[in-house]
This record gives sequence, structure tokens and C-alpha cells, in this order.
Amino acid sequence: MDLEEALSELKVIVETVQKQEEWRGRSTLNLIASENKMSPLARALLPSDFNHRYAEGEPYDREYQGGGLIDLIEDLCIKLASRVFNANFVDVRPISGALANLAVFFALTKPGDVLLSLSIPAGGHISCGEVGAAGCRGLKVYSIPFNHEDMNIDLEALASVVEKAKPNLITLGASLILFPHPVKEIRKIAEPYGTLIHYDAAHVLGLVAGGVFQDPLKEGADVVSSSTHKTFPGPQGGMLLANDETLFRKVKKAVFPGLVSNHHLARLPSLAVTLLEMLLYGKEYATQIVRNAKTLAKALHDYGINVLGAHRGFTESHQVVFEASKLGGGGEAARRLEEADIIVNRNLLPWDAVGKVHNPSGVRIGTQEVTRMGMKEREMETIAELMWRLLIKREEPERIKEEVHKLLADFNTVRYCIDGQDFVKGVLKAFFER
Ligand code: DSN
Repeated sequence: MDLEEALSELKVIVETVQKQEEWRGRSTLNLIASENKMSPLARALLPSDFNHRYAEGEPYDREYQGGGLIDLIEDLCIKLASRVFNANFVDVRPISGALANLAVFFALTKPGDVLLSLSIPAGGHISCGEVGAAGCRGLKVYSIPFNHEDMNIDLEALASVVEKAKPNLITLGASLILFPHPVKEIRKIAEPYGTLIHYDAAHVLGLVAGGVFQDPLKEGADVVSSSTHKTFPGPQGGMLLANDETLFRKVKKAVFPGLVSNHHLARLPSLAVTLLEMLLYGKEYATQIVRNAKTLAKALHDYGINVLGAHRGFTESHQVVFEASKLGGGGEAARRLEEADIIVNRNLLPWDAVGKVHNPSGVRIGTQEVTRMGMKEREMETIAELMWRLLIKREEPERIKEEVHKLLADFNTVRYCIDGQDFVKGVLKAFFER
């Protein structure tokens, strides 16, 4: 390759990043339930020299010299997370939620063991199925029975599956989760068989931090795994929490030296900032996320859209899910919404066959990012109206897009974060001058 060719490729790379900033960063209504925006300070600290360094091991016990400063930051992350989640033990080294799940499977099971988890259509994450991390560990996976009406776990049916399958581990928590899972009740069902309870909190971690959803550890989960960038608005990464030291020692060993060597250090200062911000503003933020989800769900329902969970108040989380068969399917509806710069994802619903993945029946929406940008109940009603006009009244996407941009113009600042202090202003100024 000569320099001229390299420069032309370079131009594509740089322009693509700029376009992403301009389009997804500023010009779309982001309603993907697994995304969020970091605070300006967390974002400013992300591209630091920690990107270039190694720190295998644990704080103050590393394989490399030169790690004193990351020790300080990682130790702070652990202490802050322990406070936010009321957990005796924390590991922030998994670099993703799926890897945190794999660490749990490696620590607490052996090949051939039985795992009960939710199927993907019922909301289970791919890593908890045989096609994902659980299968990589050689686990036999059986589905947790799910009540389609209540959009929650069917406890009676579960009790009989547990009796027959005698699982080694049950994974709760989900990627499609409208209501808290009955952790306490499931622990009672599982206890006689010595079954451990794992809760994947990736989607609801910010709600747990804000105290507005269930507290899985308190309710009886032995270990909680998570990513750190959905309702919890931190950098992309993973986390593990537990209260029992013997169990957690196994989990930590699965992380290192098991699955992670260097754990992508540059995200940790941003994680520490996010934990601090959640200690300050987490309750207010999480409360508004759920209020917004309920308002959006009801408004869509009032427009005749088939929103799930109606008889239970639609949702207790950040998610709103609707059935889109009459709108051409979830894939078709999501594509039409994207034409108007409204970004959602198509989603399998509990009664869908897994093979229906390209045009499943559902659409999943998350309110955490628009809430982060300051939107409240009134804006949720506007969003529902725009969706109705686009999907049901079949107005032109270009026309709706203009209104989406008008709405976004008033919501271009990340809220619920530390931003006014001179010290923070100085950091941000330095970041933008870099
Ligand atoms: N599959 C992602 C989601 O729920 O969107 C999480 O990894």
C-alpha cells in the first residue's frame, strides 16, 4: 500500500466516525434498550494513557511494574461499586457482560452440568443459551418456563422443571425484562437441590443502582453479573458482584487467570466517575427512566398499539415492548422507524420461534438514553404520537424525521451528572483542546 491509498482509506475512517457522531450521536432518537450515553466527564477521561498499559492481576498485586495508578483507580471502582450495589465483593475486570456470564459458568459449573435459563424469545441473553457462553462451558441448558400473559417466570411450572432437571445453576435477569423476576421464590424452590442462583443484571443495573427495581443480591442471588453501559450509563465493560467470599474467590479465579488477562484499563476511570454520579443522581435518574417507560407504554397503547404487559401496568423497567405483526412485523416496523431517525430494535417475543429472528413479532424500546438527555413524560407522549403517525397513519418518514430533529434540538445535554464545577469545566476544556 502506498501513502496515497492509505490516506484515502484514512479519510473514510475519519469521516465515518464524524458521521456517527453527527448522526447517532446528535440526530437520532435513541431508543435501543441496551445503549446509553456517558457523562461528559466520563467520556473525557476515556482516551487516556491507560489505553496503552497492562495490569494483569488484582490491585496492588500485579504481574507488571508501572501499575500503581491503575491500582488506585481500580480499587476505587471496587469500593464505589460495593457501596452503590451493597455488595461485599466486586470484580470490574470482565470486559463485557457476556464475559462476566462466562466467568460465572466457569466458576460455578463443570461441563455436563445443568443450567436453567430463559430462552432467547422469553428474554434470555444469548450468552446464557447453548449457542452462547453456557454452551462453550459444555452446559446442558433447559428453558425456564415463562408466562406469556404476565411476561414473567411461571413459578409453578419452574418448580416441576427444577425437580426433574436438578439444575446446578439457574440464571435469572434478561435482555427483555419488563418486571422484576421472583428471585426470592426461586431461591426457595432451588435450595433443596443445592442449586445456585445467578442474576444477569446487564439491562437493569442502573435501575438497581437507583433503588427502583429489584435488588437481586438482597433477594437471594448468589452472584450478579452485568455489563456497565445500559441503564447504568458507564463505559462499555462488565462487572461481577457477590456477598459470599468463598464463592467469589472462584468467580475471580475464572476472570483471571481464567478468561481475561489485561482488562482494558482505560474504561476504569470513566467507570469510577459513573459510579460517583450514580451515587449522587442515580435515584432521580432511575425513577425518571421508569416513569418515562410507563408513560410511553400507555401512550402507545392509547394509540391502539399492542403494548405487552398491559394488565400489569405495562412495565416496571426501562423497557417498552410492542407486538408488531399487524405492522409488517418487528423488523419492518424497526426499519420504518429508522427512516425517520427513530432507532429501536426488532425483538423476538416469548411465543416466537427462534428462527424468526430477522422479522420477529416484536419491537423493544428503552427510555434510559432519552431520559439521560432530559426528556420527561411530555416528550414520551410526543414520541408515541410520532410513532403512531409513522407506523399506523403511514405518514411519510421524511416528515416525521423533521419533527424528530426539532424535538432533539432541546435535548442535547447529558443530565444527571457532575458538570457545573470549575474543576470539571477545566477537565472538559482540556479534553476539547487536546
Ligand atoms: N443483546 C444485547 C441487548 O439486549 O440489546 C445485550 O448484549
